[in-house]
Amino acid sequence: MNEQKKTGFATLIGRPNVGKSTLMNQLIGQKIAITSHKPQTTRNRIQTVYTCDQGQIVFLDTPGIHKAKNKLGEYMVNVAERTLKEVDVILWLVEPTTFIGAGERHIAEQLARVNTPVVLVINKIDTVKKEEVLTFIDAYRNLLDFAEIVPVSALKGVNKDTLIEVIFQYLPYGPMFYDEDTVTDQPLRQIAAELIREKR
Ligand SMILES: Nc1nc2c(ncn2[C@@H]2O[C@H](COP(=O)(O)OP(=O)(O)OP(=O)(O)O)[C@@H](O)[C@H]2O)c(=O)[nH]1
Ligand SMILES: [Mg+2]
Repeated sequence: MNEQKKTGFATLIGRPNVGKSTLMNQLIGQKIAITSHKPQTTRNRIQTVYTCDQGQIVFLDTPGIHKAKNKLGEYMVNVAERTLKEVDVILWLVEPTTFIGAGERHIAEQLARVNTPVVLVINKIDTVKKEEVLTFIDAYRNLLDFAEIVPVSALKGVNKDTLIEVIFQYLPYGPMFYDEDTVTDQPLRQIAAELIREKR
C-alpha cells in the first residue's frame, strides 16, 4: 500500500481587487476571507486548508501588492512580499487584459527574485469572450518564466479543479499539517469580526 500524500503551501498574490480572496473561498468551498469591490479588503495573511485524497494544500491569502501610500499599506505589502519565499508555489492572479501596467511589472520584478514556482492565474474570464483568453496568455507569457498559466473564474468556479491539480504538481510528499476537517487557522471570533467589516 502506497498512501503517500502531497502537502504544502500555496500563496495567492496580485494587485488589490483581482479576486484573491474570492478564489481562495471558492477553492476551499467556504467563505472565510471577506471580499468586496473595494480594493485593499484583505489586511493580513489569512490561512485556509484544502484536504482531499491527494493530500493537503494550505492557502495563504495576502493583502494586494501595490505601491504603499501609508503605514498600513506598507505593512500589507510587506506581508505579501515576505510570503513569497515561504511557500511551495505562488499563484499570481491578474485581470483578463492584454495591458500589462506598472503594477504588474512591479510584481513580476518581485517574483523574478525568488525561486518559488509561479502559476499565472488569469481571473474573471467570465467577463470576457472565450477567444480573447489566448491573447491574454500571449501578453503575459514573456513577462516571467511561469510554471503554468491557468485561466479561471473565481466567482463562477470555472477551472477550479484544473487549478487544484496544477498546485499539487508543485507540492512535496510529506505529512499533513492539519486534521482533515480543519479549514482555517483563523479563530472564529476573527472570522466573525471580518465578516462584520465586509458588511459595512
Ligand atoms: N466577474 C467576476 N468578478 C470577480 C471574480 N473574482 C472576483 N471578483 C470580484 O472582484 C472583486 C474583488 O474581489 P476580492 O476577492 O475581494 O479581491 P482581492 O484580490 O482579495 O482584493 P484585496 O483583498 O483588496 O486585495 C469582488 O467584487 C469580487 O466579487 C471573477 O472571477 N469574476
Ligand atoms: Mg482579499
